[in-house]
Amino acid sequence: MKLPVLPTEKSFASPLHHPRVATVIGRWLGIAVTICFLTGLFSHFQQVTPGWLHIPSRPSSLYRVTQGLHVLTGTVSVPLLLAKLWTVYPKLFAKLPWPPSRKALGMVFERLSIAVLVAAMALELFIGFLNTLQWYPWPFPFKETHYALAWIIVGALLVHLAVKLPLITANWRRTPADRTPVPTTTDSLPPAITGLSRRGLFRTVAGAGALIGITSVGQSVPAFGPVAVLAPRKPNVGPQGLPVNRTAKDAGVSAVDADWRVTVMGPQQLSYSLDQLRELPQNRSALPIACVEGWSQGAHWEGIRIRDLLKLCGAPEGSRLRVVSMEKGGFYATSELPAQFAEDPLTLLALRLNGSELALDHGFPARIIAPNRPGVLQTKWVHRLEVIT
Ligand SMILES: Nc1nc2c(c(=O)[nH]1)N[C@H]1C(S)=C(S)[C@@H](COP(=O)(O)O)O[C@H]1N2
Ligand SMILES: [Mo]
Repeated sequence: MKLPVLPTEKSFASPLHHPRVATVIGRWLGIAVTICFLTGLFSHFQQVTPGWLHIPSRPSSLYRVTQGLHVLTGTVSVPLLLAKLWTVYPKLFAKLPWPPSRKALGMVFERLSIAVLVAAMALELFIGFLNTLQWYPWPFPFKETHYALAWIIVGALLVHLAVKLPLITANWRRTPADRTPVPTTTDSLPPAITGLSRRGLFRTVAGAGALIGITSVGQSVPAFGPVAVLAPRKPNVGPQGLPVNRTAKDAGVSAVDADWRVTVMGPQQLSYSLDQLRELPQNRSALPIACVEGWSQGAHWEGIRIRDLLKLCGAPEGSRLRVVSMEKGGFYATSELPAQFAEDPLTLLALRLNGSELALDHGFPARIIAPNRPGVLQTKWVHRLEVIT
């Protein structure tokens, strides 16, 4: 019986498995991953703010832009990563030098670092994508895992770039070979599977990335709404023209009765019924809800400025505010407004949305809306505000 012959690196005849191709697609992937990482860091620090960091409350739509970019670059990274892996996979079959030498040891370490990089990136993109669908079929916490994987990717990527630097610099510039269609047959090799030139491949990959980007970005860029067939959310579909991430029913919150009151706990303790809240000076803010999952939508809000409430209860300047929802338990039942957000005149305890009273699913009777913040911190069904000095 004839033993099957294992392929070697040379068995993969397409000249598109070339370091120049890996360099060009790697560059695009590098740009996407860098934007995705930095915007992801910003989102993480919004939710878990280190002591040294001061996040400004303006521009008011900053988080809408950064998180839209985060999900967009993550999504576009999927076809780029697949193309990059296709370009380099014959390397998996490269023979290690035998007998083992220092060089072989180096190659083993390099392959291990690439295995870590590829596994971490594949997992990161996979759980990130499932998160945009609000599907969490795993036992680990999403936010912490997504964040830890990001640092593993950055570390493994730096090792990868350092190892490949000579190859990257040698293939950085365009060459005439990029334009030449690849021959479909050669004398010494089996027929190649493609007649595509490198340039043709670049255009195909860029086209795939652009198509996926354009058909998903409509969840945060209204102009692309009509073609957003890949977007899990349509930003204008929902009660009062705004999507709902977690309904009142899911959060275990039911409509309130006439006894409902909101309490402000500061140097003085205040308590308001809904009618009393309506009699306080009302202000308007045009602010988006920008969900970490990538969808966002602008809206018109009306309610009481948080800074007015802080003054009324005698809170000193620079006070922070803990916001407590009627929702029992759950990650989003409380949030904290740092001083710069609490003081911003756009930050409201909102009672109205897009011209009518808040729908129960949008946080009736009262919710927080603040500029430049992730949706998860825009607490709904507010019940108590606690001043922290
Ligand atoms: N109490 C409470 N507030 C909450 C949530 C929640 O689950 N519970 N979800 C948050 C999330 S993730 C988002 S994106 C926004 C969405 O607000 P909307 O449903 O009014 O659009 O509400 C936030 N406020
Ligand atoms: Mo969200």
